[in-house]
Amino acid sequence: MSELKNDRFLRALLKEPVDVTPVWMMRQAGRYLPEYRASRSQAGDFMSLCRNAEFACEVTLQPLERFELDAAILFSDILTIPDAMGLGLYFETGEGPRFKKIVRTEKDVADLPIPDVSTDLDYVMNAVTTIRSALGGRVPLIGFSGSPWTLATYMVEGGSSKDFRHIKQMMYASPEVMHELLNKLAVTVTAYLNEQIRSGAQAVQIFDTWGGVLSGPCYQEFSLKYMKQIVDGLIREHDGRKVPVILFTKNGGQWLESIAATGTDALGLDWTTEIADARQRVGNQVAIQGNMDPSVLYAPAERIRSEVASILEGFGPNLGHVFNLGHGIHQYADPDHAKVFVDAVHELSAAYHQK
Ligand code: 1CP
Repeated sequence: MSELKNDRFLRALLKEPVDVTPVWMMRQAGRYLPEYRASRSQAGDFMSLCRNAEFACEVTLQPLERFELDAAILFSDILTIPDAMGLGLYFETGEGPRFKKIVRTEKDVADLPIPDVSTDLDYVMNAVTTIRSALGGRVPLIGFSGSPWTLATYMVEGGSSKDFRHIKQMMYASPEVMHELLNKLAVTVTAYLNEQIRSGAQAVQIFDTWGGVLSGPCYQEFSLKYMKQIVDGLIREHDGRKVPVILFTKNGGQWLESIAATGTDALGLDWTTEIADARQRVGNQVAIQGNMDPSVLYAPAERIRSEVASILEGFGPNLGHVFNLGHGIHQYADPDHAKVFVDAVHELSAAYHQK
């Protein structure tokens, strides 16, 4: 087991004392960084970056070279799972993800194979191992997956969607088919995250980007239930250390109590819920990760710093805060502003922690 030089991210997730509030940014490796765009064009395209462990490692480390981040996140994508289920993922330039095959009928769902994560997704595990060794204990490595519901939206719609027409039709008209698909995904995601943990991921996050398009009862039945199934099946301790899990439902602010009740270690908060309210509602049951609006990074340094200050004040002198943006950093964000953000978190949070 390699010793971690900076473990404040893991400590905060477990509500242990820290010197300053840890910070990382969702989508911290990506298109807003010129060095990322250079690596991508060298690799050819996005999936070639993901499939090549050296490239995946290079772009994972890029934001850590620029900013004092307290965690690294595996460079990959949530859509590796549908790809491994045989749907044929590809990216149309400027258009987002697409699939050669889509899943619409009972037969489509029944025919869907459960991938063997250690062979079909071996390139992800190789990336995890390579990144862990390159990090050399500098900061912990986060593994991740999409939630079953969020993955299903891409598989049923055939890509990104605005109205979720086909998946909502499946959900309301053929709920048993919907459940069969979600169950297959939950089984796969559990195995996938556990394999990432065995390969070296030190915390895991489940991205439920589209849970917030559901009604309350449908969120419970079609999204949260399957995330809980995953939480129940995860390896929670590896290599002598706890492996915390974070559930992030974008636009899930109205369901924080039920998310906290799944047994997750932390919940990810977008910017539409005030962190002081969130903290009051869940108490110290779970840690909270978030929640600055990524668009604040378009503003000048002083505005970024005042927003960081107000979120720190909202959370107060409590244990269990990991600072983050409320969603992924925008493609058009200025990297220098991201640096202002990260530095402000460390500088301004010291006052909230005991020496
Ligand atoms: O053009 C490019 O270079 C591709 C852009 C890109 C990147 C940088 C995609 C395509 N995926 C990624 C990496 C990625 N995706 C990471 C690792 C990088 C990091 O965080 O530093 C992670 C964690 C994701 C997760 C992801 N992919 C989510 C969940 C998080 C979120 O932002 O809500 C989702 C919904 C996806 C699907 C996806 N992949 C790529 C795009 C452009 C999208 C979004 C499509 C849509 O809006 O529906």
